[in-house]
Amino acid sequence: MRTSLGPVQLAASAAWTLSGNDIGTMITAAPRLYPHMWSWDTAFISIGLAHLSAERAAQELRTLLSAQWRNGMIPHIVFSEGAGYFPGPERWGAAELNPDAPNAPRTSGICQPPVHAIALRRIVDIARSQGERATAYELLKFAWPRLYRWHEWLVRHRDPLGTGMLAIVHGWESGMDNSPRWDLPYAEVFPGPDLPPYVRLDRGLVAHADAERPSDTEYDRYLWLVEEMRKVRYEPDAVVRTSSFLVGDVFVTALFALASEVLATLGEESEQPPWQIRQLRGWARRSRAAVAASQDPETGLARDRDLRGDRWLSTSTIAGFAPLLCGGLPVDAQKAQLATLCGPDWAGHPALFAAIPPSVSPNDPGFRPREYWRGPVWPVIAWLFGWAFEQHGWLAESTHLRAECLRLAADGSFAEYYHPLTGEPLGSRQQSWTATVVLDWLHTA
Ligand code: 2M8
Repeated sequence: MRTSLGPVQLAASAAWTLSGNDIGTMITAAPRLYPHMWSWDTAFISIGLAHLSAERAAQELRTLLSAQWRNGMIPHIVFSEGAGYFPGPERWGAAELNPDAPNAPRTSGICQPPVHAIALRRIVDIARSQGERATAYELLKFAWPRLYRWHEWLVRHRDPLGTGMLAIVHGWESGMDNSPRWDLPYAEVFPGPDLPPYVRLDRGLVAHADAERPSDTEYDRYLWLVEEMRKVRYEPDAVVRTSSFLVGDVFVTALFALASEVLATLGEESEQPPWQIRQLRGWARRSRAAVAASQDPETGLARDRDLRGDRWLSTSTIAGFAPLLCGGLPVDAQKAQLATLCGPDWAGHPALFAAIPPSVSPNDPGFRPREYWRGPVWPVIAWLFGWAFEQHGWLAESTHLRAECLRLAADGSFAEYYHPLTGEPLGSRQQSWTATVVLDWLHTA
């Protein structure tokens, strides 16, 4: 029998989870599997934290931003002093190889989706609503210029075609590690004989690693890409030139467009330089157009672009709905996408435990309901869509999505992801970002 906590218990349990993951210097992504700070996890973590303490949320975002590379990149992992994750700081060797990487704290050498401006917006609003105007003001003053530099880094180094479609050099940069989106490009990544040996730690930390974590073949490719980057000392343009994996990521691009608009508006509110605000709006426009231009005329879904293979990647996944995040499609096309997302192939599939879009459609032949990014539901992805729906004024859809997510999360496991057909918690438990989006939903319900 599945437990179902009421809102008060669920909120208390989420807060308890976060305090359990608070190691003093940071809130880790999860207790055992992810004992460090992940870039986009921390954005979501700080949103939920703001409901408990705006100052604590601001501190968490500041910790992440303090590890920003001197060139502007926000690294995908900021390592705690603790061990227990592979690849750890020694394997990345970022600070040893690149003078832009901080020596302390140590970091990885790649990035993750740019959702931080969205988090800043949310924290500032929550802080203001709690009368914490000084906290909001100080955080904006600290974070805005740093986030501007982060967006500028992405435009400067990750838009190789100059179209606004941002490229990633590793599946980990998408946050959707082994999504079927990356199967074709990864098939062209050939680990060399000089791939140094390694021991995975993740497999011992989840109950059914074979079903729920990426395979060893996939890990060889992941580690090989790190080797390639080490060879060019993480110099961003050299990485883009040499990486065997280079893909225009439509979901990252949509988040960038959305976050750039949000950052521009925050800039207006806090009297940031008008030319930077104009630039942000221009970047948003260009990336929005790139997302719209990727639409598959047959399915209506947005597509990634394999820049090494010079081909569209038409795998149907949740990322295909990227235009619903950032806008940019003609009204009819947008309505059609929303109807598809809410319809029987996706969130409205009759066999789902809750009406939440899974990472891959249950009607897709590649649907694997337990496998990492190949079918399960990720609450944070639902949060992003719900938040964007609210911004677009689609209130009925966002309210419904929130209610369904709370029903799924009422078991109190705060799982990393969930089986879409049974609601079974999968992967890590007490995952911080799940607890924090639940807190945000509870406070807006
Ligand atoms: C997962 O990614 C890490 C590598 O970065 C891993 O599998 O070891 C992804 O779900 C990613 O999106 C997430 O940020 C990270 C920590 O929660 O775990």
